[in-house]
This record gives sequence, structure tokens and C-alpha cells, in this order.
Amino acid sequence: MIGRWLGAAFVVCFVTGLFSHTLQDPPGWLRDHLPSRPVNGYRVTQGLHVISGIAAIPLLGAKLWTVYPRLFAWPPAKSVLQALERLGIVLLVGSALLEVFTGLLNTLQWYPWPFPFRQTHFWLAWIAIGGLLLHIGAKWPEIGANWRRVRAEAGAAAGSGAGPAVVPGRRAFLGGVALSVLTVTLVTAGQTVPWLRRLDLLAPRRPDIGPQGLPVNRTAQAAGTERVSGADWRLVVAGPRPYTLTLAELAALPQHTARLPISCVEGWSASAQWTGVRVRDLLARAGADGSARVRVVSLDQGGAYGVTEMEASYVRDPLTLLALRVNGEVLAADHGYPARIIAPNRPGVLQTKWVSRLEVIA
Ligand SMILES: Nc1nc2c(c(=O)[nH]1)N[C@H]1C(S)=C(S)[C@@H](COP(=O)(O)O)O[C@H]1N2
Ligand SMILES: [Mo]
Repeated sequence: MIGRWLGAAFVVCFVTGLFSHTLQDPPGWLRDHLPSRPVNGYRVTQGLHVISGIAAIPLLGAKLWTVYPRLFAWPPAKSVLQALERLGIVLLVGSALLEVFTGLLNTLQWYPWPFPFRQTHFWLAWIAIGGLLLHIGAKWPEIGANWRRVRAEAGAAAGSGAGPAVVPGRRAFLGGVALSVLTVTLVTAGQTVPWLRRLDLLAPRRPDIGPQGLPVNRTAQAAGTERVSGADWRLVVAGPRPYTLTLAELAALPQHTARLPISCVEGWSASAQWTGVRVRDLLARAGADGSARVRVVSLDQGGAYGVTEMEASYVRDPLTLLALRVNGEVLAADHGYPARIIAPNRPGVLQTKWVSRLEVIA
């Protein structure tokens, strides 16, 4: 039973994680097919990713608790085949523990290790899922026998009028696990699910706390952009017909408003009303055609997300803006003053703040 719950959590986590990884780092052949709709797609998938990952922690603990004496069985293996199977379990348990541990610490933006988080988390996921498939394959005969036994017992019990045989403590244990999963979910899911917001006690973010009612991951101070002057700032659009705009000129172009979420890979998300110039209008003016991709360069030079690339489907989307305002106000320094990218169905890390340059990629 625990195995089935845990398996479900792992599968949801794996599929949503692959989606997130693909949006952030698309392989060449997928680049032109990334979906810019539904607007809240990434908000939902990444919310599910972090919710199922957190739920997997008590489930993994419970699963290990039910089997741990067998992890240390002696002699370790009676045959080569069994030795291989047990080696697979070492990989599965090790990668699964490391995976939920690194994922949880990433939601806290805490990286107390020397390796890169994203690549490690990605490859561990493949090892864990591969190990899980091998494990289910190796145990398939036992799983089948167990199901047949349970069904036969239930049938016999129905015939005799007695209840099914219950291992003492089983119900209490399962109830305890279910309660743990429910609790950790309810006190963290509010970082993305609006109607659970009031219960959001343990998540590192409340999506409504921050300047202009939105959280901030990288502050202007950390990025060294807190004193950018709107009078001196210029937007350079590089393409077949490059040009430069002042902030006043940018603000004088046709403005559009869209309600779009920031959906951080760490699991929090928040929607806001953004106003600014369509990226496709800015690029068309530079002579780009409808298949253009764009490199977005920020004044934030120290961090990992100072330069990002935007695929053609987002560039074309009329909701993709170089935003100057949020909820009617000029962007706060922490939200990317004077201009930031906001696009639908996209990871927060790519919603580049403090933009200074857009370059059409040939
Ligand atoms: N230049 C720059 N833009 C950035 C980042 C960054 O580190 N540098 N962080 C991104 C991340 S991880 C997120 S989730 C969003 C958050 O936007 P907000 O701070 O306005 O809520 O900004 C993105 N834009
Ligand atoms: Mo983020």
C-alpha cells in the first residue's frame, strides 16, 4: 500500500520534473514546440512537482521503516541474480533519499554541497526511476502473489461473515502515514494553491508577502541593480535593424496588460497584472520575423540568470511582455525596475528582471 502511494508520488514528481527541465533547457529539436499556453500550465505542473516531492518524504520514510530489517539481511545475497537485485536497491534507496533531500533544500534556496543542484537533481531522478522500475520488475511475482492472497482472504472473509484478517497495528500505521502526508501537504501547498494560503505555515514563502505583494528570490541589492536610474537606462534591441530606446520612449509605445503568474521552480507561485510592451512588437521593429528567438540580457551580471534565451513560441505570444508595471505600479527595484520579462507558461527563473538588451538570435 505504502509502495503504491510512494510510486504514484514518484511518477508525478518525475513527469512534472521532466517537463520543468525541458522548459528550462530544451533540446534543439523541441525548441520551436514549447507551449506558451495554458497560461498557468507551469504553475500547476511545478506546484504538483513540489507537492508530490514533499509528500514523498514521509512516504519514503514509512516505506523504509516497513522493510529496513531486510536491507541488512545476512548473507547479503544467495545468488548472482539476487546480488544484482540488492545492488539495484542500494541505488534506488540512495538516489531516492538524495533526490528528496536536494529537492527539499532547493525549496529553501539552500545549497550546502559542492555539486550543481539542477544537473544532480535531474540525473538522480533517472537513477531513482530506473531503480524503481527494476525493483518492481524483480518483485513482480511477489507483488502478484500478495494481491492474489489479499483477494482470496477478502473473498473468504465475505463468505464467512468475519472481517478480513488484519495485521495488528497495520491500520494505525497506515493512518499515521496518511495523516503525516496530509499534514506536510496542507502546511506547504499554500505557497502555490490560493485557497490553502492561510495554512501555509511551513513553506519558505507566502506568495503574497514581498514588495508590491509578490515574493522576491533575487533582490536588487543582491544583483547590484538597486540604484539603476530610469533617466540613464537604455533598452538596446539588436537584430537586422538595431535600435535603442529610452524609458520614456518605451513607455510611449502601445502598452498591453496581462494577468500572468510568476511560477518559481522552488514551488511558490503568484499571479499579478503586468503592463508593458509586447516582445514581438519590439522585435518586429528590429526587423525580426515570426520565427525569431531572443537572448535577454540583464543588468544583473553576477547571478546564473542574468542572460536567458526565449524560444519562438513565447516571443510570438501576444501575452509575452517587457513589463514596466505590476498591478498598476511602476516595478519595484526588486521586481526588475525599469523593465522585466513576463511570459505565460514559463519557469520563474526565465522571467528575467532588470532587462537592458534584447538580441534576436539568427
Ligand atoms: N536578472 C535576473 N532575473 C531573475 C532572476 C535572477 O536571478 N536574475 N531570478 C528569477 C527567478 S528564480 C524568479 S522565481 C523570478 C521572481 O520574480 P520576482 O522576484 O519579481 O517575484 O525572477 C526571475 N528573474
Ligand atoms: Mo525562481
